[in-house]
Amino acid sequence: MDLLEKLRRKQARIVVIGLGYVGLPLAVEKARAGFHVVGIDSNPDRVEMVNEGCNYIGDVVSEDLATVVSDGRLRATSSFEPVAEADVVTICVPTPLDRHKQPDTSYIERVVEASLPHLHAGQLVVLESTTYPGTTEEVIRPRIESLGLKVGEDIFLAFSPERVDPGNARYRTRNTPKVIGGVTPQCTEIAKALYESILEGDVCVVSSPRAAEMTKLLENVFRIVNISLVNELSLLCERMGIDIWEVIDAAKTKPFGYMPFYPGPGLGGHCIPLDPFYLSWKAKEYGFSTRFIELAGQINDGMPEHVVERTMELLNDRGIALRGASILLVGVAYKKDIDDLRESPAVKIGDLLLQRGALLSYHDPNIPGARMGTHELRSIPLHPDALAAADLVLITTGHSDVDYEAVVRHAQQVFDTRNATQGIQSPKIVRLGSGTK
Ligand code: SAJ
Repeated sequence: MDLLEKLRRKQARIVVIGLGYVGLPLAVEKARAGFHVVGIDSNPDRVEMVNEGCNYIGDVVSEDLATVVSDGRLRATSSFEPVAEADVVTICVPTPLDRHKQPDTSYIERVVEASLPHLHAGQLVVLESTTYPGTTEEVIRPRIESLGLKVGEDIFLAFSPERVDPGNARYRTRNTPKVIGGVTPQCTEIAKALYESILEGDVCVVSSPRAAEMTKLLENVFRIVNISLVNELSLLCERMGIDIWEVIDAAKTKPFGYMPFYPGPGLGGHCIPLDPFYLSWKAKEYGFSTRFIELAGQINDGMPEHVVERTMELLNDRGIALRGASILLVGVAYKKDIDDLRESPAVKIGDLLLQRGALLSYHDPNIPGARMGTHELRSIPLHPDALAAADLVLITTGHSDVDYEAVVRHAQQVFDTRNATQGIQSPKIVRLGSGTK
């Protein structure tokens, strides 16, 4: 039976390399669709947890994972040998930046190299990791063809960007439309058959892997630029004595031609602050400067410093020096209602405050422990006495399950960088992007 038929009959054997916030949901969806799935991950703890049916990714329904594992449709390993029996190999590994803000495709290269001894004719390889246009054809294709396999004839290769929005209860892997770009029309057709057999959402075909890689970067550049825009306007509003949150809520009433973004203490996560720099890096190869991306990065990177400076001003207005002041951070995850600290602006703010001699504590219901600078901190309960003891309460992430009425009631002063106290009237509250001048 050929690959297309195996996919249509859901009899294909699938390998998912990388069992993180993209790979594990995808592996579970493929197993739920009826495929036999093997997940490959270098982290032995993840391998063990999957094989025990224990979930560690918030966006995965734990029961779904447990079921497909107990039914024998999903198992995990650190070995690449299962690639030999696979009909489909999906790569979902990290694409970080190195310390020079240069793309680091070493994860992709490493897993492709480890797969090579097991790859053979008749297979489909799909890259899902967000990366610069050209990665699939410049990094993966040559390695596969070094085996003597012709892409588009012996073996098939495509790019299909992940669109996971961690914590989004409405759009999950299963019902989010998927973009696919194959190296050849045959590659595209086979990749399309794969995703149509596992996802409820639409499958959108583009003409090449580069178009699909660029599609994903457009989506994330769109976000970083618009978030930086509203961050910049929040700084202006502070000077002009205008409330940016009121202005955004008013702008939102426009039913067309506008989409709300909100100011914050900076930009966190492992995608939006990083992915756009994959494009700006590649653009230099074409003598092109992606000025919006660079400017957006500068503005967003400056937000933690701004929050610390405003904190110092607020304390100063009360005759309190930052050095020795007790500051309680409320919410440290990189965005609301998740448990992920990666690139979190709250961690950067905490580090800056500690460097300036503040006595720092934090509360985050989702994050029991956090390293800030050289300090290992533990989340403290949000008791009234802890709130009252803080010279200033700084809301850096607006988790839903925090009682902000109680925070305001017991705090001496609240600096709210997320408008989490929206609707609460109190002279104690100062909001980012809301000036008093
Ligand atoms: N943020 C703001 N203001 C906003 C929106 C976000 O300050 O108006 C901040 C968040 O607090 C967070 C950062 O930006 O620190 C990134 O937020 P995000 O909402 O973009 O969330 P991510 O990075 O977890 O997931 C995003 C996906 N988010 C959405 O589509 C809403 C999506 O862009 C990508 O599918 C995903 O990154 C990815 O993996 O690329």
